[in-house]
Amino acid sequence: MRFDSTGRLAEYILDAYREHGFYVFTDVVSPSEIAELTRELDEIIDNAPIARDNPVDKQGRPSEFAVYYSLTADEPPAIRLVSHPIMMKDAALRVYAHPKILKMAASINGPDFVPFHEAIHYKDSYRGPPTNWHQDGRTHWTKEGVALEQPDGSGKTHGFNLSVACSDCTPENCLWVVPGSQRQWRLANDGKFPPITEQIPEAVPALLAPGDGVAVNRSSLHGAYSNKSSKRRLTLLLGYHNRNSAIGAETTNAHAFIRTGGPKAVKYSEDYVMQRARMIPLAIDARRQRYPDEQPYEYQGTYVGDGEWNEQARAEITREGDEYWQRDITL
Ligand SMILES: O=C(O)CCC(=O)C(=O)O
Ligand SMILES: [Fe+2]
Repeated sequence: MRFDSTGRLAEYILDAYREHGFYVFTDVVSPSEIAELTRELDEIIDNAPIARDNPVDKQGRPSEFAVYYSLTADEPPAIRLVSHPIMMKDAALRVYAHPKILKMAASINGPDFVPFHEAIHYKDSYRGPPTNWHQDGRTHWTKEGVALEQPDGSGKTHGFNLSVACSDCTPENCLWVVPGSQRQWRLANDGKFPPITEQIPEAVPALLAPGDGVAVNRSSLHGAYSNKSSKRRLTLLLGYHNRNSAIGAETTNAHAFIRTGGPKAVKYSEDYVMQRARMIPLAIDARRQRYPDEQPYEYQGTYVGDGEWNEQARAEITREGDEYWQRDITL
Protein backbone atom coordinates (compact mmCIF):
# COMPACT_ATOMS: atom_id res chain seq x y z
CA MET A 1 0.00 0.00 0.00
CA ARG A 2 2.03 2.97 -1.26
CA PHE A 3 1.17 6.64 -0.77
CA ASP A 4 2.45 9.88 -2.29
CA SER A 5 3.85 12.73 -0.18
CA THR A 6 0.35 14.10 0.49
CA GLY A 7 -0.82 10.77 1.94
CA ARG A 8 -2.86 9.79 -1.10
CA LEU A 9 -2.73 6.26 -2.47
CA ALA A 10 -0.17 6.10 -5.32
CA GLU A 11 -1.78 7.07 -8.61
CA TYR A 12 -0.78 3.82 -10.35
CA ILE A 13 -2.65 1.85 -7.65
CA LEU A 14 -5.77 4.00 -8.00
CA ASP A 15 -5.58 3.61 -11.79
CA ALA A 16 -5.28 -0.17 -11.50
CA TYR A 17 -8.12 -0.37 -8.96
CA ARG A 18 -10.36 1.67 -11.26
CA GLU A 19 -9.48 -0.35 -14.33
CA HIS A 20 -9.77 -3.83 -12.82
CA GLY A 21 -12.24 -3.28 -9.96
CA PHE A 22 -9.98 -4.71 -7.24
CA TYR A 23 -6.47 -4.42 -5.83
CA VAL A 24 -4.36 -6.77 -3.70
CA PHE A 25 -2.32 -5.02 -1.01
CA THR A 26 0.50 -6.85 0.74
CA ASP A 27 1.74 -6.29 4.32
CA VAL A 28 -1.06 -3.95 5.38
CA VAL A 29 -1.32 -5.08 9.01
CA SER A 30 1.83 -5.99 10.98
CA PRO A 31 2.49 -9.62 11.95
CA SER A 32 1.97 -8.94 15.67
CA GLU A 33 -1.30 -7.09 15.11
CA ILE A 34 -2.61 -9.74 12.73
CA ALA A 35 -1.71 -12.45 15.26
CA GLU A 36 -3.76 -10.67 17.91
CA LEU A 37 -6.65 -10.10 15.49
CA THR A 38 -6.59 -13.77 14.48
CA ARG A 39 -6.65 -14.86 18.13
CA GLU A 40 -9.67 -12.69 18.84
CA LEU A 41 -11.56 -13.68 15.67
CA ASP A 42 -10.84 -17.32 16.51
CA GLU A 43 -12.52 -16.78 19.88
CA ILE A 44 -15.63 -15.78 17.91
CA ILE A 45 -15.30 -18.77 15.56
CA ASP A 46 -14.80 -21.17 18.51
CA ASN A 47 -17.84 -19.74 20.25
CA ALA A 48 -20.22 -20.45 17.31
CA PRO A 49 -23.53 -22.09 18.25
CA ILE A 50 -23.66 -25.81 17.51
CA ALA A 51 -27.10 -25.38 15.94
CA ARG A 52 -29.40 -22.50 15.06
CA ASP A 53 -31.78 -23.53 17.87
CA ASN A 54 -29.07 -24.45 20.39
CA PRO A 55 -26.99 -21.42 21.41
CA VAL A 56 -24.08 -23.25 23.06
CA ASP A 57 -20.67 -23.83 21.47
CA LYS A 58 -18.76 -27.08 20.93
CA GLN A 59 -17.33 -26.84 24.44
CA GLY A 60 -20.77 -26.41 25.97
CA ARG A 61 -20.32 -22.71 26.77
CA PRO A 62 -23.07 -20.19 25.98
CA SER A 63 -22.57 -18.77 22.47
CA GLU A 64 -22.43 -15.06 23.31
CA PHE A 65 -23.40 -13.74 19.88
CA ALA A 66 -25.26 -16.84 18.66
CA VAL A 67 -27.77 -14.92 16.55
CA TYR A 68 -25.02 -13.07 14.64
CA TYR A 69 -23.70 -16.21 12.90
CA SER A 70 -24.83 -17.17 9.40
CA LEU A 71 -24.73 -20.96 9.35
CA THR A 72 -25.22 -23.58 6.66
CA ALA A 73 -28.03 -26.14 6.84
CA ASP A 74 -25.45 -28.95 7.27
CA GLU A 75 -25.38 -31.17 10.34
CA PRO A 76 -23.41 -29.91 12.20
CA PRO A 77 -23.69 -26.49 10.55
CA ALA A 78 -20.67 -24.77 9.02
CA ILE A 79 -20.10 -21.04 9.57
CA ARG A 80 -20.56 -18.82 6.53
CA LEU A 81 -19.98 -15.49 8.19
CA VAL A 82 -20.34 -13.54 11.39
CA SER A 83 -21.81 -10.05 11.14
CA HIS A 84 -20.68 -6.92 13.02
CA PRO A 85 -17.42 -8.17 14.61
CA ILE A 86 -16.11 -4.68 15.45
CA MET A 87 -18.49 -4.50 18.40
CA MET A 88 -17.41 -7.96 19.59
CA LYS A 89 -13.63 -7.68 19.62
CA ASP A 90 -11.46 -4.61 20.12
CA ALA A 91 -8.72 -6.00 17.86
CA ALA A 92 -11.24 -5.85 15.00
CA LEU A 93 -12.29 -2.30 15.97
CA ARG A 94 -8.64 -1.20 15.96
CA VAL A 95 -7.87 -2.71 12.54
CA TYR A 96 -10.94 -0.86 11.26
CA ALA A 97 -9.06 2.40 12.02
CA HIS A 98 -5.64 1.32 10.73
CA PRO A 99 -4.15 4.53 9.31
CA LYS A 100 -3.06 2.86 6.08
CA ILE A 101 -6.53 1.40 5.55
CA LEU A 102 -8.27 4.72 6.23
CA LYS A 103 -5.88 6.63 3.97
CA MET A 104 -6.64 4.09 1.27
CA ALA A 105 -10.39 4.48 1.89
CA ALA A 106 -10.09 8.27 1.65
CA SER A 107 -8.16 7.98 -1.60
CA ILE A 108 -10.78 5.76 -3.23
CA ASN A 109 -13.99 7.19 -1.71
CA GLY A 110 -12.96 10.77 -0.89
CA PRO A 111 -11.90 12.24 2.48
CA ASP A 112 -15.46 12.28 3.84
CA PHE A 113 -15.89 8.55 3.23
CA VAL A 114 -18.35 6.73 5.49
CA PRO A 115 -18.81 3.14 6.73
CA PHE A 116 -20.83 0.43 5.04
CA HIS A 117 -20.74 -2.86 7.03
CA GLU A 118 -18.28 -5.28 8.62
CA ALA A 119 -18.19 -9.08 8.81
CA ILE A 120 -16.00 -12.13 9.28
CA HIS A 121 -15.97 -14.47 6.28
CA TYR A 122 -15.03 -18.01 7.20
CA LYS A 123 -14.30 -21.04 5.04
CA ASP A 124 -13.56 -24.03 7.22
CA SER A 125 -11.14 -26.64 5.87
CA TYR A 126 -12.74 -29.44 3.80
CA ARG A 127 -16.29 -28.09 4.30
CA GLY A 128 -16.11 -24.35 3.65
CA PRO A 129 -19.32 -23.13 1.99
CA PRO A 130 -18.99 -21.18 -1.28
CA THR A 131 -19.75 -17.50 -1.74
CA ASN A 132 -22.06 -17.36 -4.75
CA TRP A 133 -20.99 -15.26 -7.72
CA HIS A 134 -22.47 -11.84 -7.12
CA GLN A 135 -22.18 -8.11 -7.56
CA ASP A 136 -23.09 -6.33 -4.32
CA GLY A 137 -24.10 -2.92 -5.63
CA ARG A 138 -27.75 -2.52 -6.61
CA THR A 139 -28.55 1.18 -6.59
CA HIS A 140 -26.14 3.00 -8.88
CA TRP A 141 -26.69 1.50 -12.35
CA THR A 142 -28.59 2.87 -15.35
CA LYS A 143 -31.72 0.98 -16.41
CA GLU A 144 -29.56 -0.92 -18.88
CA GLY A 145 -27.15 -1.86 -16.10
CA VAL A 146 -24.29 0.49 -16.95
CA ALA A 147 -22.36 1.64 -13.88
CA LEU A 148 -22.94 5.24 -12.78
CA GLU A 149 -19.36 5.08 -11.48
CA GLN A 150 -17.15 6.55 -14.19
CA PRO A 151 -13.84 5.02 -15.29
CA ASP A 152 -12.00 7.77 -13.35
CA GLY A 153 -13.85 6.86 -10.13
CA SER A 154 -16.23 9.85 -10.20
CA GLY A 155 -20.01 9.50 -10.20
CA LYS A 156 -22.10 7.46 -7.76
CA THR A 157 -20.31 4.35 -6.52
CA HIS A 158 -21.13 1.23 -4.52
CA GLY A 159 -17.98 1.55 -2.42
CA PHE A 160 -15.51 -1.24 -1.78
CA ASN A 161 -14.98 -4.09 0.65
CA LEU A 162 -11.50 -4.70 2.02
CA SER A 163 -10.90 -8.30 3.09
CA VAL A 164 -8.03 -8.44 5.59
CA ALA A 165 -6.44 -11.90 5.62
CA CYS A 166 -5.94 -13.73 8.92
CA SER A 167 -5.02 -16.96 7.12
CA ASP A 168 -3.41 -17.89 3.86
CA CYS A 169 -5.91 -17.29 1.07
CA THR A 170 -5.20 -19.91 -1.59
CA PRO A 171 -6.83 -20.61 -4.97
CA GLU A 172 -8.93 -23.32 -3.26
CA ASN A 173 -10.35 -21.13 -0.49
CA CYS A 174 -9.98 -17.49 -1.60
CA LEU A 175 -12.16 -14.83 -3.13
CA TRP A 176 -12.10 -14.68 -6.96
CA VAL A 177 -12.84 -11.51 -8.93
CA VAL A 178 -13.66 -10.97 -12.59
CA PRO A 179 -11.44 -8.04 -13.66
CA GLY A 180 -13.31 -5.18 -15.32
CA SER A 181 -16.72 -6.61 -14.40
CA GLN A 182 -17.63 -3.53 -12.33
CA ARG A 183 -18.90 -1.63 -15.36
CA GLN A 184 -21.97 -3.70 -16.19
CA TRP A 185 -24.64 -5.16 -13.91
CA ARG A 186 -25.35 -8.80 -14.72
CA LEU A 187 -28.87 -8.60 -13.28
CA ALA A 188 -29.97 -5.88 -15.71
CA ASN A 189 -32.17 -6.91 -18.65
CA ASP A 190 -33.36 -9.99 -16.71
CA GLY A 191 -29.82 -11.34 -16.43
CA LYS A 192 -28.58 -13.77 -13.77
CA PHE A 193 -25.35 -14.40 -11.91
CA PRO A 194 -23.63 -17.62 -12.97
CA PRO A 195 -23.91 -20.45 -10.41
CA ILE A 196 -20.76 -20.87 -8.26
CA THR A 197 -20.49 -24.45 -9.50
CA GLU A 198 -19.39 -22.81 -12.75
CA GLN A 199 -15.79 -21.65 -13.03
CA ILE A 200 -15.48 -18.31 -14.80
CA PRO A 201 -12.37 -18.50 -16.99
CA GLU A 202 -11.61 -14.77 -16.69
CA ALA A 203 -11.85 -14.74 -12.87
CA VAL A 204 -8.62 -14.32 -10.92
CA PRO A 205 -7.86 -15.42 -7.34
CA ALA A 206 -7.06 -12.85 -4.64
CA LEU A 207 -4.09 -14.71 -3.13
CA LEU A 208 -3.24 -13.32 0.29
CA ALA A 209 -0.96 -14.05 3.22
CA PRO A 210 -1.90 -13.03 6.77
CA GLY A 211 -1.74 -9.23 7.00
CA ASP A 212 -2.47 -8.69 3.29
CA GLY A 213 -5.80 -7.38 2.05
CA VAL A 214 -7.85 -7.20 -1.14
CA ALA A 215 -10.07 -4.21 -1.90
CA VAL A 216 -12.96 -5.24 -4.16
CA ASN A 217 -15.24 -2.73 -5.84
CA ARG A 218 -18.77 -3.77 -4.74
CA SER A 219 -19.86 -3.50 -8.37
CA SER A 220 -17.41 -6.24 -9.43
CA LEU A 221 -18.52 -9.81 -10.02
CA HIS A 222 -16.87 -11.93 -7.31
CA GLY A 223 -17.32 -15.19 -5.43
CA ALA A 224 -15.51 -18.10 -3.79
CA TYR A 225 -15.71 -21.80 -4.65
CA SER A 226 -16.52 -24.23 -1.87
CA ASN A 227 -13.37 -24.94 0.12
CA LYS A 228 -12.49 -28.61 -0.07
CA SER A 229 -8.84 -28.02 0.77
CA SER A 230 -7.09 -28.69 4.08
CA LYS A 231 -6.58 -24.93 4.61
CA ARG A 232 -9.26 -22.84 6.20
CA ARG A 233 -9.81 -19.21 5.20
CA LEU A 234 -10.47 -16.44 7.75
CA THR A 235 -10.93 -12.85 6.49
CA LEU A 236 -12.19 -9.68 8.15
CA LEU A 237 -14.29 -7.68 5.72
CA LEU A 238 -14.41 -3.91 6.24
CA GLY A 239 -16.60 -1.88 3.88
CA TYR A 240 -16.49 1.85 3.14
CA HIS A 241 -18.56 4.18 0.95
CA ASN A 242 -18.40 7.58 -0.64
CA ARG A 243 -20.75 9.80 1.39
CA ASN A 244 -22.49 11.43 -1.58
CA SER A 245 -23.21 8.02 -3.06
CA ALA A 246 -24.94 7.00 0.17
CA ILE A 247 -27.04 10.06 1.07
CA GLY A 248 -30.41 10.02 -0.63
CA ALA A 249 -30.02 6.50 -2.03
CA GLU A 250 -33.20 4.44 -1.77
CA THR A 251 -32.91 0.70 -1.53
CA THR A 252 -33.78 -2.40 0.44
CA ASN A 253 -31.17 -2.60 3.17
CA ALA A 254 -29.97 -6.17 3.60
CA HIS A 255 -27.13 -5.47 6.05
CA ALA A 256 -28.70 -3.55 8.96
CA PHE A 257 -29.76 -6.83 10.53
CA ILE A 258 -28.26 -9.11 13.17
CA ARG A 259 -27.29 -11.38 10.30
CA THR A 260 -27.41 -10.16 6.71
CA GLY A 261 -31.03 -10.54 5.73
CA GLY A 262 -33.74 -8.02 5.14
CA PRO A 263 -34.99 -6.53 3.06
CA LYS A 264 -35.97 -3.29 4.77
CA ALA A 265 -36.92 -0.30 2.59
CA VAL A 266 -34.76 2.74 3.40
CA LYS A 267 -33.74 6.12 2.11
CA TYR A 268 -30.47 7.23 3.71
CA SER A 269 -30.71 10.70 5.23
CA GLU A 270 -27.71 12.86 6.03
CA ASP A 271 -28.36 12.27 9.74
CA TYR A 272 -28.54 8.47 9.35
CA VAL A 273 -25.17 8.49 7.60
CA MET A 274 -23.63 10.90 10.15
CA GLN A 275 -24.71 8.65 13.00
CA ARG A 276 -23.13 5.61 11.37
CA ALA A 277 -19.98 7.60 10.53
CA ARG A 278 -19.26 8.00 14.27
CA MET A 279 -17.76 4.50 14.28
CA ILE A 280 -14.74 5.84 12.39
CA PRO A 281 -13.59 8.39 15.03
CA LEU A 282 -14.48 5.94 17.81
CA ALA A 283 -12.29 3.28 16.20
CA ILE A 284 -9.49 5.81 15.64
CA ASP A 285 -9.60 6.68 19.35
CA ALA A 286 -9.64 3.01 20.38
CA ARG A 287 -6.58 2.48 18.20
CA ARG A 288 -4.79 5.58 19.56
CA GLN A 289 -5.16 4.25 23.10
CA ARG A 290 -3.52 0.96 22.12
CA TYR A 291 -0.83 2.39 19.80
CA PRO A 292 0.02 5.81 21.30
CA ASP A 293 3.22 6.13 19.24
CA GLU A 294 1.48 5.67 15.90
CA GLN A 295 0.36 8.71 13.87
CA PRO A 296 -3.44 8.35 13.96
CA TYR A 297 -5.56 8.91 10.87
CA GLU A 298 -7.34 12.28 10.95
CA TYR A 299 -10.90 11.80 9.80
CA GLN A 300 -12.24 14.71 7.72
CA GLY A 301 -15.84 13.52 7.58
CA THR A 302 -18.72 14.80 9.70
CA TYR A 303 -20.47 12.62 12.28
CA VAL A 304 -22.95 12.82 15.15
CA GLY A 305 -21.79 12.30 18.75
CA ASP A 306 -18.37 12.38 20.33
CA GLY A 307 -15.36 10.43 19.13
CA GLU A 308 -14.02 9.22 22.46
CA TRP A 309 -13.71 5.50 22.96
CA ASN A 310 -14.58 4.48 26.52
CA GLU A 311 -17.03 2.22 28.34
CA GLN A 312 -19.88 4.68 27.77
CA ALA A 313 -19.25 4.66 24.01
CA ARG A 314 -19.12 0.86 24.08
CA ALA A 315 -22.48 0.78 25.86
CA GLU A 316 -23.93 3.19 23.30
CA ILE A 317 -22.83 1.26 20.21
CA THR A 318 -24.02 -2.07 21.63
CA ARG A 319 -27.32 -0.88 23.14
CA GLU A 320 -29.84 -3.59 22.35
CA GLY A 321 -32.19 -2.52 19.57
CA ASP A 322 -30.02 0.49 18.70
CA GLU A 323 -26.67 -1.15 17.95
CA TYR A 324 -24.35 0.84 15.68
CA TRP A 325 -24.95 -1.63 12.83
CA GLN A 326 -28.67 -0.79 12.74
CA ARG A 327 -27.47 2.02 10.46
CA ASP A 328 -25.36 -0.09 8.10
CA ILE A 329 -25.51 1.32 4.59
CA THR A 330 -26.45 -1.14 1.86
CA LEU A 331 -26.13 0.34 -1.61
O1 LIG B 1 -14.88 -13.37 1.11
C1 LIG B 1 -15.87 -13.80 0.51
O2 LIG B 1 -15.99 -14.98 0.22
C2 LIG B 1 -16.94 -12.82 0.10
C3 LIG B 1 -16.50 -11.40 0.16
C4 LIG B 1 -17.42 -10.50 -0.60
O3 LIG B 1 -18.48 -10.86 -1.04
C5 LIG B 1 -17.03 -9.09 -0.78
O4 LIG B 1 -15.85 -8.73 -0.61
O5 LIG B 1 -17.92 -8.28 -1.12
FE1 LIG C 1 -19.53 -9.26 -2.04
